Amino acid sequence: MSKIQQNLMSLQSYVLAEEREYPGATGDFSWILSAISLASKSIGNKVRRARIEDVLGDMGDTNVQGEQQQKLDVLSNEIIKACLGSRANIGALVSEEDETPTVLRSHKDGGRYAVLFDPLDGSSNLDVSVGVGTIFSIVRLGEGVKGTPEDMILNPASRQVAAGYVLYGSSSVFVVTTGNGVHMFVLDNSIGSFVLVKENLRIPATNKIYSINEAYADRFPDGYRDYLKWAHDNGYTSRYIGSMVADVHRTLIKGGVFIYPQTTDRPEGKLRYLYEAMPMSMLIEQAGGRSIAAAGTRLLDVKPSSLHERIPVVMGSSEEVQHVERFLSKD
Ligand code: AHM
Ligand code: MG
Repeated sequence: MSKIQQNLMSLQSYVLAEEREYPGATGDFSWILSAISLASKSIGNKVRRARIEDVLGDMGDTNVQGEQQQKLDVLSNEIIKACLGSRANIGALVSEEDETPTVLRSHKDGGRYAVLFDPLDGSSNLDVSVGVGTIFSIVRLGEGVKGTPEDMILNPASRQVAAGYVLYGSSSVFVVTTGNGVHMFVLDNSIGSFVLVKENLRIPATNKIYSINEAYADRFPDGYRDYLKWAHDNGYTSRYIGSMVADVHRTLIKGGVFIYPQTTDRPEGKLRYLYEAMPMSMLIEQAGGRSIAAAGTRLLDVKPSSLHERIPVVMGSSEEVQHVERFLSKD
C-alpha cells in the first residue's frame, strides 16, 4: 500500500470497520469515539491558543480533589460534556473535575455506557507549553444501573470496554483500544481528521528508562528507593515530564517504566484510579505491557471504594515492571 493510501484511514472509519467485523455490532463505539474526537479537537485548539486567548492560569478555585483548577481544566470539562451529552447511548459522564457523575439517561432509555475522563491531565504544566492530554475510559452500564457514584465504583475495570488518551503535544495524538490491540492516530490539521499512523502498537518488552518524580525519593517506601539504586547501578536513564499522558505515551512508544508511588504525605499515591490509572492500564496491557498497584497486584484487579480514589502505579514494559516489582516484594 502506498503511503497516501495508508494515511487515509480516519479514526471514525477505522472504528466503523472494526465494528463491522462483529455481527450484530451496534456502532456504539464509533458514536462515542467520534464525540470524544470532536471534543479533543476543540480542547487541542484551546490549548494551542491559550496564551493568545488569555485562558492560562488558575481559576482561584480548587476542584473536588483539593487541587488548583486551571481555567483550561474547567473549559475542557465543559467541552467534553457538551460534545458527549447528546450521544443517545451514554448514560453517565464521570469527570475528575466534578464531585458527582452527570447522569444523562437510564439504561432503559438507552444509556448503555458511562464515559469516565480526566479532561486535561497535566494542566499545571500548561504555562510552559509542555504536552498535556485528555484521558478517557468507557465502561458498560448494566441493566438497573443508574450511573450513581456507587454504581461507578462497582468493579469498574471488569466493565471497561474501551480506553484511550489524546496527547496535545507537538502533534495531537489519539491512542485508543477497544479491547482489540492499541491503535494510534495523529491529527492532520489540513483535513481536520485523526488519521491512522500505527495499528496494533506494541510496547517494547524492555528499555532502561524509568520515569518517576525522583525528588520525592525520601518519602517513598524502601522498595522504590532500592529499585532506584539498582537502576543507577545498571545503566538506566531517567525521563520525567510531570504530565502522565506525555510520560505514559513515551513509555508506550519507547519502552521503560512509569512509576508514581505512595509517599509519606500521600499514602494512597497521587493518580486517580478511575480517570488515570484504569484507562492507562488497559492501554498498556493491550499493548503487551504490565501495570501493577503493588507487588503481585494487577492494577485492573483492584476494586476502588470511592469515585475519586487514588492509587500507586507502576506501568510499562513487562520486564521493567518486573524489575521494580522484585524490589517491592521485599517490603
Ligand atoms: P492533574 O490531574 O492534577 O494534572 O495531576 C496529575 C499529574 C499527572 O499528569 C502527573 O503524572 C503527575 O500529576 C505529576 O505529579 P508530580 O508533579 O507530583 O510529579
Ligand atoms: Mg488531571
